[in-house]
Amino acid sequence: MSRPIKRHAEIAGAGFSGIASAIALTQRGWSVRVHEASPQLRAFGAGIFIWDNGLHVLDALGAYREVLDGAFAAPAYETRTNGECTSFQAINGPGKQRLLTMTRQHLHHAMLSAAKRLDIEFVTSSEAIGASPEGELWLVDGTRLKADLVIGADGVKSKVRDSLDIPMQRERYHDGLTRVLTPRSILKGGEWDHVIDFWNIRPERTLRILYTPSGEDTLYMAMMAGLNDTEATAIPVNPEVWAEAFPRLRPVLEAIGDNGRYDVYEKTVLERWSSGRVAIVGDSAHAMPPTLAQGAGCAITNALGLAVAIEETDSLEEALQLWERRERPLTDHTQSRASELAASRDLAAGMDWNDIGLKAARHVPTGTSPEFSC
Ligand code: FAD
Ligand code: 3HM
Repeated sequence: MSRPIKRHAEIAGAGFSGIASAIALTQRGWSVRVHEASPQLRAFGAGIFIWDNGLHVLDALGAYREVLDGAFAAPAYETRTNGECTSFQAINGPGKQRLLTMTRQHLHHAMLSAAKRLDIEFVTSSEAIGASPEGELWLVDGTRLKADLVIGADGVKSKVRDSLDIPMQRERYHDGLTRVLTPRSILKGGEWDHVIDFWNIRPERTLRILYTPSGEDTLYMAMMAGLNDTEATAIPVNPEVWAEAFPRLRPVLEAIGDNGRYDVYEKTVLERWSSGRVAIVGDSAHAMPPTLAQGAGCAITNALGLAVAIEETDSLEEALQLWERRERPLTDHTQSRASELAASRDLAAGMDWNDIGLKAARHVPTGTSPEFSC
């Protein structure tokens, strides 16, 4: 559809969903500006899993090649509970499920590079405090920016979302994770190249370490402990507490030092994903427990899906409805399954490689091609 006037979007948040929205709209002829509250453009956190669906989106956004270069493709995904293997799945080989692991910085950097190739404007130390359905983004310094579309991609604590009158449910769970990065030089090769979900279940305490090589030299560990377990949720991590449950991981546990942060699992569900000219994208719309490792995958899928819906329709209102109708069922499914897993600890019995858990991973997202460009 050809349009005489270039349309403009103001985007709050330069996380994965804000950058993906910016690229997808720019690719479709829009001008965009991205506001990031932090003084620098960087990702918080440790490692991240990106399944096939997210990889397809990264390909469509022009970031896939750079993501591949520096990400890790583990040959297997295992679960070991109290020393017994409860599931073993070969991955990343011919005909196998694809799942890349990497540091968050790596993914963020690759997406930013793709955005910078398109000359997308980023403004740092620019905090959004709200938006109006008529299409204004409000900044903390009092500026009000008019746009054809405002995107709230400002994460789980979204101020853009909270300024709108959208009913929301929020849930927190009894578990959370400390996420850390350590060097891989200590444990490397053979089984130590697998993703291994280690569980230690005892009547008095359940601990879990999702051991994840995330690059040639970097190991990501997501260390799960109950919210009320003050010893195991303490930062800095006490290696003794964890090495008692997972003695083979002692060398990497002792290398953690001060790094790490504990976050409780949480979920937010909005009654609708938009209000007037404002779309809510990513964690601000649908934060989910990380148990299926699909939060960012769904976030960037929906960012791309939004731009495609806009390109396909005549009015923005129609586009936002089409977008939510098309993308939301899969996000809702993934979020509810992730929540069931977070509430149950069923993953200790092994990840189920079925369509219920992997529905999003196996979905070819709107605006992507089933084949990769490289
Ligand atoms: P965010 O990543 O939160 O980015 C929001 C951005 O907005 C930030 O840069 C922030 O600084 C900025 N911002 C915040 N407020 C403002 C404001 N007022 N104005 C301007 N800017 C603002 N997903 C996966 O796909 N795979 C995984 O393996 C995975 N593991 C996870 C593990 C854990 C423990 C957790 C908690 C989540 C995990 N996720 C995973 C989910 C994933 O991290 C999120 O879904 C993803 O980061 C959402 O991206 P986002 O851009 O919507 O939000
Ligand atoms: C990547 C990832 N996968 C699963 C979990 C979980 O079950 O808590 C956490 C993760 O970081």
